[in-house]
Amino acid sequence: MATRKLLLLPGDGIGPEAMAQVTRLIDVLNSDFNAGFETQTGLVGGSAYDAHGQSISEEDMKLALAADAVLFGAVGGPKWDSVPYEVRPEAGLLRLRKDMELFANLRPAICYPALAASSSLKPEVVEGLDILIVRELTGGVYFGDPKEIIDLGNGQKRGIDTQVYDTFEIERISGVAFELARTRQNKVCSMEKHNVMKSGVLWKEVVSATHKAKYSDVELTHMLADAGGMQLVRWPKQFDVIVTDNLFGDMLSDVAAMLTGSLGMLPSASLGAPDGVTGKRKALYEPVHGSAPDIAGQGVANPIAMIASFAMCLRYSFNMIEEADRLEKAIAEVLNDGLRTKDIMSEGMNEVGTEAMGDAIIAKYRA
Ligand code: GGG
Repeated sequence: MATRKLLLLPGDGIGPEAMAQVTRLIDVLNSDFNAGFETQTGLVGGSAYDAHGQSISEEDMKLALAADAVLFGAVGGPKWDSVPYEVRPEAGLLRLRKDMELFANLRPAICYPALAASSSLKPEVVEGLDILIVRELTGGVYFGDPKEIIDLGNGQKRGIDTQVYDTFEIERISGVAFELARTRQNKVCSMEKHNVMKSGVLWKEVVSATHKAKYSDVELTHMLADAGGMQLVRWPKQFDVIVTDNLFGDMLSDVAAMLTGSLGMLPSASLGAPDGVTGKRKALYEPVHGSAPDIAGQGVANPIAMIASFAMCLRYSFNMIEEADRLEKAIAEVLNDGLRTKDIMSEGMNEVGTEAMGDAIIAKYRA
């Protein structure tokens, strides 16, 4: 059995509590299925800053680049609000994304049947919901130059962020979206704001050209990102795959998370391009949620997004499709049994903490 190298970066706040459930699952996969996972653990975000003044060390960056996959928890918190911008907790995550060239962020928003009835939306709006947001992750306003605050000298300052997209970046992310759509309902909706942004004009043009050149069998629609947010809440089942830029993708997937019941339900995979020789991709898997400092350390965080991110890791990095399906089924079954963490609790259900939810999912997985 080949060794599968994983780097675990639990991070801050609820990150370590959620990651602990995945660590237990990795042990189960190794003992019950001889999966051959070998793990190393590093520091990222505020915890890395506290240890050595950087949001990720050079050593841990090297481990990330050498690993078959990185499992990431969450970063950030008010404790680090006043640290210099360059070493703020989020900078560690952005560096990982940039240096590993993880340009494609897949964020599936699936409403598990057991949660549809307790949704804040009408059950018919979310029942059977299964959409995939494909967010461009290494470009746009997150990374564009200039990015600065300048002193105008008259008691005024100017904050500048720059949205930049080149043709190749839009081509490659839309290619990922079209390819994935072919394995689903064969529909892509591209979202930008071409009515006010030049990068939006180019985005729409390049997505259309990529579609025409290689993917004309896939149904393509375009929507302004603000209208897209509204449509996601009004009738989300009209969407299959949504492809959008870095910032809109971040915002739209938080909206989509609420369709699934909670931000604690949304996993994600961040993938690079396949290596020309081995076909392997660099990859990082993380829950969409942040570090939730308000509930950190209380044992009440929902570990499902982290566990479902590990299922995506099994699927995309190790082609362990059966195991990934089995883990996702275990999550659905535990929810069917009425187990709920605080964030998804509803009347008549059984409220459990992080570890008990992890126990239940592991038990179902092994059954
Ligand atoms: N697990 C997600 C997380 O910790 N997010 C914090 C963060 O840095 N967010 C910025 C972003 O994802 O764009």
